[in-house]
Parts: sequence; C-alpha cells; structure tokens
Amino acid sequence: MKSRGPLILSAPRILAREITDETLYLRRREFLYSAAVTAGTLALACGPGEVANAGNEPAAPAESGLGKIEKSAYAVDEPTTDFKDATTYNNFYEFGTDKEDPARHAGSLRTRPWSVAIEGEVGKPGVVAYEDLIKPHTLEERTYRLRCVEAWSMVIPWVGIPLGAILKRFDPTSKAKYVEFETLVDKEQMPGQRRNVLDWPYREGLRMDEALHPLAILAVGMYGRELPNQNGAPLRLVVPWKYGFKSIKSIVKIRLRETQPNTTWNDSAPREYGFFANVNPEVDHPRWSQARERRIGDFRRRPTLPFNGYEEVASLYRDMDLRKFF
Ligand SMILES: Nc1nc2c(c(=O)[nH]1)N[C@H]1C(S)=C(S)[C@@H](COP(=O)(O)O)O[C@H]1N2
Ligand SMILES: [Mo]
Repeated sequence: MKSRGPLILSAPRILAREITDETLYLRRREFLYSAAVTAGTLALACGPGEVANAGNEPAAPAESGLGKIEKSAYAVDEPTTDFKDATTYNNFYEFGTDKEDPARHAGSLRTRPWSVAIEGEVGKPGVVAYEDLIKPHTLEERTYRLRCVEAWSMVIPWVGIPLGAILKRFDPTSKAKYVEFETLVDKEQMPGQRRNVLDWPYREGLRMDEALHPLAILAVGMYGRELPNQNGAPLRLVVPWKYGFKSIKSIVKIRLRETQPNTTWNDSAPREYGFFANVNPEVDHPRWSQARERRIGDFRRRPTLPFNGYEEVASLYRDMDLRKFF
C-alpha cells in the first residue's frame, strides 16, 4: 500500500500486474485445451476458443432477468472482451483499489430494492424505484469500446437505455445545462468506503448536450444478463467516448443543474483528470502517454483513437480547445 496521500489511478502499476495476469491466463488456456484434447470427444466438438471459455460464459439469455433485449446498430466490429476478464479486472474503489477487489467484495452490495432520486432542474422530480425507471423503455444491446485513463481497454456488450430518453421523462427545465450523478454511500455494503481514498460519494457529471447524445446510455446489463455487482449493478452510466472514470457505477442520484458539477476524480487531482475527459491520444496524462492502449486479452498495445473511435461526437466540442478543456 502506498503511504502518500490519496491513491491515484496509475498506469505503470497496473501494467506490471497485467503481465503476470496474462502469463497465468495463457497457461490456464493451454491447460484447459490440453485437458480437452486428452478427453478426446470434447476436442472433436470444440475448437480451442470454446474450450478455453469453459466456465466463463454468462447465464443464458433466458435466465438473464432482463426480458427482451433489442440488438442495436451501435456495435463495434471488434471481438468482445472475455466475460471473465470484464468481471474480474475492475475499477470500483468502493470495494477496494486493486483490480481484483470488486469481484471479491461486491457481493455485499444489495441491488434490490433500489431507487434513484431525480432532482434539481426538472419539472417532475422524485424518487423512482429501479423497476419504474426502466419499465417504459426498450433495452438495447450496445457493444462499445471502454478506454480507461490508465491506458487499458475492453470491448463490452452493454444492455441499456439511452440516457436522454430517461432524462426527458422528468421534464428538464430550460436551466438544465449539466447532469450530476452520485453513487451509493454505505460503508457496510461498500467496505472500500471505510478508507478515504476518494471523497465519497463518487460523483460524475456531463454537460446536457453530452447527456442527450444517443451514444450515452444507462446500462443495466452486459453480455445479455444483468450487471454483475462489480460492474456497477443495478444501474451505471456508459459514455464510450470518454475515459472510463466518467462511467459512474451503482447510481442513486441524478441531479440536473445550471452549473457544472464538481466530480470526484477532478477534485482529487485536477491536473490529471479533467471534467470532460474525452479520450484523446494527443493529450497525455501528466504521468504517462495516452497515445496507445492495451486491449485486455491482447499482448501488444494498439493506437488510441480520438474520442475512442466515436468521432461523431466531435461536433459537441467544435468551439473548444480540447487541450485546455481536457
Ligand atoms: N462508483 C464508481 N464508479 C466507477 C469507478 C469507481 O471507482 N467507482 N471506476 C471508474 C473507472 S476508473 C472505470 S475504468 C470504469 C470501469 O468499469 P468496469 O469495471 O465495468 O470495466 O468504472 C468507472 N466507474
Ligand atoms: Mo478507469
């Protein structure tokens, strides 16, 4: 454990661990495959990919608990990250600061009953049960890249609802220029909150035009099933053109505002984590380059794309200097 000040999202520490993970992971794959070959019949039925995934598959859609899910046109044409990796390599500091901590400790989070308070610049404020928030909408599958500010990335098939469609139900007023989000605070359910590594509750925010962009979603599931707790159950934001820390998990409050909200990572290290946090290979983090990233499951690093490859959002920032507003 570090002794100096708050923990800060950091690339080098993570990369060192990933290399170990990868070696173990490749060995496990080899082992599973050779075990299958020894078993004979299994090797005839399955290729290496399928065998390596044994035990890692999410529940079948019939048991997903989500009902009907519509495929959407928003799907990157890249292989999705293994379910196992996407659910065991996480950032969710409410459960600890190591990548393995959320999968280990998030079982203590009670995701039902759950409600979300909608406040501020809306004509119809209120506290809404999770089920009532979701019910009027069609769930869509959206396969997006997720680029963490720490320079790793994944491709995740989310299940969710456009954020704008939800916000509009509460009648935003003409003063609603920003949206603020908050995660649950509960030291019993979220043991990582017993330490002041961040200023709880975890808070995030978007400008209203960003929140209304069709790419921004509230996710309730991934890989065809409900969100695992470590991924932000029962409800989390996904903003694929921004660094992952913007995609706040386990949301209990949505507040529409006239002024820009303070956000957790920006408060904790303003020079390192901006409010906008658009993925930008040309603006380095003060302590590491953002030009390349490692896709979890790959060995080589790949170039990072402007806006994480979602350049249709560029028009939202046409008049802004994205080096200044990072
Ligand atoms: N409440 C909360 N939300 C959070 C975080 C967190 O620590 N707490 N971590 C963020 C970061 S840094 C990333 S990269 C993504 C990771 O999402 P995933 O674990 O589902 O891949 O969640 C984001 N949302
Ligand atoms: Mo992140």
